[in-house]
Amino acid sequence: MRAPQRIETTPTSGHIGIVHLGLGAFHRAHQAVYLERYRQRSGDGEWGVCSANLRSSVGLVDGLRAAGQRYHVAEYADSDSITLREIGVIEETLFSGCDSAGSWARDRETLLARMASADTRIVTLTVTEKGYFLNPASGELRVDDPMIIGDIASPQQPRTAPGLLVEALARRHEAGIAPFTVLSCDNMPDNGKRTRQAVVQLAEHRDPVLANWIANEVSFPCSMVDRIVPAMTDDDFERLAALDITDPNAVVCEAFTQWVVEDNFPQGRPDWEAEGVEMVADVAPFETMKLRMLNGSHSLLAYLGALAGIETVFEGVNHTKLRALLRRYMLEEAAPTLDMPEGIDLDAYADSLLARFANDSLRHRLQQIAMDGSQKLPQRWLSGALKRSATRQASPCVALGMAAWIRYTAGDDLLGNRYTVDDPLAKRFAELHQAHGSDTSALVAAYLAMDDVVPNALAAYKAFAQAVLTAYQTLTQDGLNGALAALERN
Ligand code: NAI
Ligand code: CS2
Repeated sequence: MRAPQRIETTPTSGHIGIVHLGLGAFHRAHQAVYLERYRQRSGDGEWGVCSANLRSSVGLVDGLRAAGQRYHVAEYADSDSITLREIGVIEETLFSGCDSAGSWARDRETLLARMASADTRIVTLTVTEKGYFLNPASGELRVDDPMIIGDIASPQQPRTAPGLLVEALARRHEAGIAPFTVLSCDNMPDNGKRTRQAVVQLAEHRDPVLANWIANEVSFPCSMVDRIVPAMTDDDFERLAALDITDPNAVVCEAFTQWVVEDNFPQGRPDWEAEGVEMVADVAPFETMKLRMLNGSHSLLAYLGALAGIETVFEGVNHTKLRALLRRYMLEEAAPTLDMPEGIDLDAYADSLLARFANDSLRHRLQQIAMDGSQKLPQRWLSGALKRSATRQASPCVALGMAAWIRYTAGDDLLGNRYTVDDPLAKRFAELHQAHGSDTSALVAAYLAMDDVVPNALAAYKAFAQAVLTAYQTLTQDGLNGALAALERN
């Protein structure tokens, strides 16, 4: 094995210009790496980060504090080519969630003060799709959610990301401080516009003048983010220990990284383009391409593979028929729905994705990708299938994916192994499976009727509904190989 390339961090300036909500694996391996590289190259100390968790992982917040806010990122091109970076650009970590005793918001006031400070010029987010509290199909704020009801009732003690943004912006408005720019880095379509929708709608419940100020004055650029950063496994920690890195806060990821950002930062921003960030006028084509091709393939692999007892993306993509399914889905069902600028070769993009999925150094668990399907499938599969249905084109791969998702949400795989369905709608799924039992036709109809997930016009397209039902029956009777063979004949 070749010796890894090791890159140490530089002394920090102690200045915080960015607040991040959602201190997870992805933030540590993507945005923080771009900022670390930028700081090292330019010496510009303006853009240190305060990173906060609002819901889970208080351990990570405290672990980073204990480690002097230093951690490592291991970038694997393959098992023989590793770059080990030490990251120091996250200068402060905070926890504003619910502790184990059930009380809220240890550091909430510190976080709000940071967000309200004139020094903070950008607030970034990776709070997962469900952290925006939007109806995934319509993009409207879910005002019936207990967390949002709580933030409407007590806006000065916010518990959600939209609530924190509204309260911090209200404090800035009150103090006459220009607003920060809000940059969502989650895998949502039009993620900037959706974040704006959540924040403005929530602010309307508090004060129409504030809502109007936010709508008119705050910039919410869209972005497309891409780097595969699986949740850490014991095996990952052991591999790092073998490289003399014993760091409980470390993350492992692929070498590939991409960030396409709408260039709309009225309060300024780091010179990101020097680090390879693509600053563009319109992110939408790139975002849709990535969501439908990369994430859509991931979700296909996740549900079909998990049902058959396959554990990781690497194993799934080495299953010849699953790999063929992904290629067919990308080229025949996803690519034709995309409207790309000239020069983008979608065949080459599909090949590059399959090569990335085959990275033998990543243990990307299918159960991780399968989480939160209700929040992910509208943008990954259903918006493309909807577009095709308008011209009466079939989407057999998506139909099979839907069948697999419906079956997956029963909570056990085709071999009878049980697992937890991790999704905000998990309770509803359990009720549907219980209510419809072995009446597959009623079960599939009930899933397609969930209009907060499936667009009405797609559900009403009889050929699609029939294809999902047939795929469900084949999958449950003949297993994964039977379903894939049936698809090949289709
Ligand atoms: P993670 O599990 O390591 O972290 C999830 C983060 O989201 C944590 O900070 C958690 O506290 C926060 N969170 C979850 N639910 C929340 C809620 N309801 N309200 C507020 N915060 C909430 O996951 P990871 O890998 O950091 O991914 C997070 C998001 O980043 C993904 O959902 C996706 O949108 C985006 N992303 C992830 C990539 C990856 O490969 N891991 C790649 C591209 C984008
Ligand atoms: C994955 C993504 O977890 C998932 O749903 O599809 O996090 C994927 O790894 C990233 O979007 C890659 O950029």
